[in-house]
Amino acid sequence: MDKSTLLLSVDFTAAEKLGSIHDGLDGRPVVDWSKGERPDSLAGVKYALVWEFDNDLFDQMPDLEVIFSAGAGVDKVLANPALPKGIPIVRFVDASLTTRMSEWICMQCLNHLRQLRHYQNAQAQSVWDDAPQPQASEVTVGIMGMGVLGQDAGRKLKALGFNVIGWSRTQKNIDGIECYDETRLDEFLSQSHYLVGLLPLTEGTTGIFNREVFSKLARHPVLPSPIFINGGRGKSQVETDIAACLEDGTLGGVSLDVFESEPLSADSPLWHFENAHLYPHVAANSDVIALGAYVDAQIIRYEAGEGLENLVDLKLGY
Ligand code: NDP
Ligand code: OXD
Repeated sequence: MDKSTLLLSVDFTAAEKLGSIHDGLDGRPVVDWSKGERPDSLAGVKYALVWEFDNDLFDQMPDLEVIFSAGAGVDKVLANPALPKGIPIVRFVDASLTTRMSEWICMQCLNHLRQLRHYQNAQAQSVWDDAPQPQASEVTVGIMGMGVLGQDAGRKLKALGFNVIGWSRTQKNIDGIECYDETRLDEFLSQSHYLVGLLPLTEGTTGIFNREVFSKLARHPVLPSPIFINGGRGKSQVETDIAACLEDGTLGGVSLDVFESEPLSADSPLWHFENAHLYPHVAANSDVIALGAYVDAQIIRYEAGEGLENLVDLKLGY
């Protein structure tokens, strides 16, 4: 049986370094809107894979049944005023992305634990200079957002020896990780030496990483200032507070992959803090071949009447 057509509205220019979406789509026909393909009609096209899209795109898709997001986060798709109402949205959940994010989170926790910047600076100055390094087991990493990414990062941090706790809207029960629901934020913060953000961007999480939260974090006897690591979304953090907290020692260091406005402006003071590790939103890029295979598999499931996985809750916004 011929496969149904997928409309693509994603600029893969940066992501296609390692392969093409077509390698994952297994022969599924595509209308590549981002590359300027404009058939006479989009009638009959039931599926769209999008990240950014034009105002009038969906007006031309009378038979649209499912929208796939090219990323795990759907804030950008949901915020687009041209998004049609009531169409199910499937977000991208895949081991390729989850693994990358966990690698980045583990790397950042280890960078701070093992004082990477201190030793880089010492090397740059040809100085033999010891710095205190507690064991991972003495450090509690508190993860805000215990979904797909938070849970995987939590398990991997545990395997590295960190003590891990988690906070999320609803209560979770995870072996070896003490979990707190949204009503117990202060209790959670007061135990966290390192705070990891893996939250989606919604009304409830906008600006959540602010001075008030940072000032409630636990202080380790050897590494006294807490660390903030954000791989979720930049608009969840208040960057003026982060800079001020790095300045006055409320925070001892940060690792940020996401920013209130991207790309981060060259004027941002964040660039200049010695213990700020900044990345251009690359912690867990979507692997285009895996994305194609995922969308193809979801469409096959859907057409077989098996239902879609990883549907976005349109009321909660993630
Ligand atoms: P999930 O939807 O699986 O998990 C989201 C978690 O956040 C859930 O535990 C949820 O709670 C919790 N949460 C949501 N809102 C609140 C709230 N108001 N208060 C407390 N907890 C809340 O998402 P993923 O783990 O797959 O992804 C998380 C985010 O990571 C994405 O939304 C995206 O923004 C970001 N991301 C960043 C990437 C990067 O490269 N930097 C790459 C991929 C994703 P509950 O479990 O109770 O619903
Ligand atoms: C995503 C991202 O949401 O890359 O997948 O930010």
